[in-house]
Amino acid sequence: MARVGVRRWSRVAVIAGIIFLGVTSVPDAQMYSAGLICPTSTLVVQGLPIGRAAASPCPGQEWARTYGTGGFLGAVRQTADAGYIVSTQSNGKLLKLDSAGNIQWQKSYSGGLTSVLQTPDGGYIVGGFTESTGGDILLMKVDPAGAVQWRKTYGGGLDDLLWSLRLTSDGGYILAGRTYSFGVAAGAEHSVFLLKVDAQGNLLWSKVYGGSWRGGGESIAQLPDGGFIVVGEATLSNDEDVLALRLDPDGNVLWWRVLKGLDFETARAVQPTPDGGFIMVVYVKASSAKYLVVKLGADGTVAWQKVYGKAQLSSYLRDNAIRVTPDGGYIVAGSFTIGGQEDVLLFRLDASGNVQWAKTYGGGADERGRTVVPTADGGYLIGADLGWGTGVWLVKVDSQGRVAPSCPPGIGASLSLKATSGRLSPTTADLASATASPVVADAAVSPADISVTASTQCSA
Ligand SMILES: [Ca+2]
Ligand SMILES: [Ca+2]
Repeated sequence: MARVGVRRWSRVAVIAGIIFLGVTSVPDAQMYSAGLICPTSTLVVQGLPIGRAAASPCPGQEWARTYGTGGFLGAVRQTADAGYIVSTQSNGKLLKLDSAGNIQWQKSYSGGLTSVLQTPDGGYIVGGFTESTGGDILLMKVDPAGAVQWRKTYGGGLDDLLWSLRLTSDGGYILAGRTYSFGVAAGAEHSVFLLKVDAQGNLLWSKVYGGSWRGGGESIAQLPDGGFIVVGEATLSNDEDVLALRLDPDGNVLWWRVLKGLDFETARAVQPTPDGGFIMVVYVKASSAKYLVVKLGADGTVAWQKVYGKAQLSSYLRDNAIRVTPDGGYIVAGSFTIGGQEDVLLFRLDASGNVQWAKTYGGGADERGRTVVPTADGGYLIGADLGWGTGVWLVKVDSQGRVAPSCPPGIGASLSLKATSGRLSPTTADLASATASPVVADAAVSPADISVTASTQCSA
């Protein structure tokens, strides 16, 4: 095991330029001996396997299951034991799953839980918002069994919403979202809201970014210099446009961009790329909605932008809907409307944005992909909604998007997805930042045991 450890950490040095945070090494040998994953060594950075080539297909790990949560998916992440942690956005539930998708524990808390991450102690940090009128951002730390260690709320008199949460290099957390309570100029209905907190949730700083226009943060990532990239929306006139903000470790603006298109565009997910730039996925609400993937350079200039598909694509993209893969390409999740109903869509891009493969997953209901998790075995877990908030649908696929052989034909069907040029262009706007002073309150909650049932469509 010692030699394996040395090899992993030498990989850390080799790829230091793209390592940012949350480095953990998954104990592959233990998991493999337990029959959980394929025999590869994996370095995981914030849940993203980095440091080895894409694995050949690893048979026996694919499955599709529904979970009767009665609420929309908030987030899903892989855990150090090769299982998963799932949160629901609309009714405050956490589900801990094993690698095959079996429920190990489940609890109901309260609030909309939009984000969840495993912490180095094996527990979880959970972010979201209280669902009352004028609600606040909430952050909750639970132990490995889901018991609440602390829970705090942050906000002002109007709605404050959290859409993205990350571990930071100092052991604390960065929270990004939207605030109606605080602003930088009169007339702004809502603005980008960031909170930096320590490991116990104590507020270190809070800032709001915007102008006389409406803004909001949808996704954040910390960068090797300790600073941040934030993307979301900037509504300068009537239609939404894409906002990207590059910040230093204290939240000061280094550069910012508004990218204007012809329709309603909003960035939903961002990740740093190995070349020091950024990749983001943008939802475009046009006569037929589309996906737009935009590659930014380190200074925020557009390196390339591509629209994928002609058929109706859905708007349910969330944080982590695009992820960088170990070979420098990208995996993108979402959904696709055809024949009057929606199916989940997953597509794989090379580093230049060319489609390597695209697949759809679904049945007669509306299945809507929100997020994708690169898994330690080289495959992916797709996080989706099943119907209108009736439940969560998770589909574990291999490195090529393939599913278990027993799956119905509609789960894992190949799709021809054509790329065309995007049409966003930089525009100027006023932007300022200001210190916000949210009220921070301890907000205890007693979790309730629940009995969500899982049902299996197909498995190996
Ligand atoms: Ca509030
Ligand atoms: Ca469907």
